[in-house]
Amino acid sequence: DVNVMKDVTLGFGQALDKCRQESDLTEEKMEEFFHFWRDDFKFEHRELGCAIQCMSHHFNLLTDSSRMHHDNTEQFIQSFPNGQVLARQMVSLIHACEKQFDHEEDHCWRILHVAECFKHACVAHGVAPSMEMMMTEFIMEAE
Ligand code: BOM
Repeated sequence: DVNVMKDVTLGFGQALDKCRQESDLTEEKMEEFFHFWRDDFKFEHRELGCAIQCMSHHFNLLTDSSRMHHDNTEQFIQSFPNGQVLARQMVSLIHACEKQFDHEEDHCWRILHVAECFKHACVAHGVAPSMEMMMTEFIMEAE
């Protein structure tokens, strides 16, 4: 559900700082990772795709060809409270998106398109967290 997605996003977002430099993702292009869920968030910067690649790699979620590693991704999601309720569904949503953009040879662009597709799929399936929820949790964690 949406609470699980909130926790997974914040967990995944922990790797943003480590990945900013190597991906050139400035704060102007993305301030915090949870902005991903804003209604008006634009998937236009290749750097974001590079950052998501780096973040995924950090958690060991990618194969050698920079595709999702299914087992590791399922385990990663299951490591969050109630993660087991979403893990399989997330993996299959991401995989369906990967198949749509498999022709894109540039990893950063492909991952950016997969991420946007994944966000829309989460919204369509009612598992996308709201921005209020993300902001509240983010502020609580910072305190
Ligand atoms: O083909 C490469 C696969 C890359 C996966 C891209 C999915 C992207 C998501 C960005 C948002 C993440 C929020 C939570 C993490 C779920 C694992």
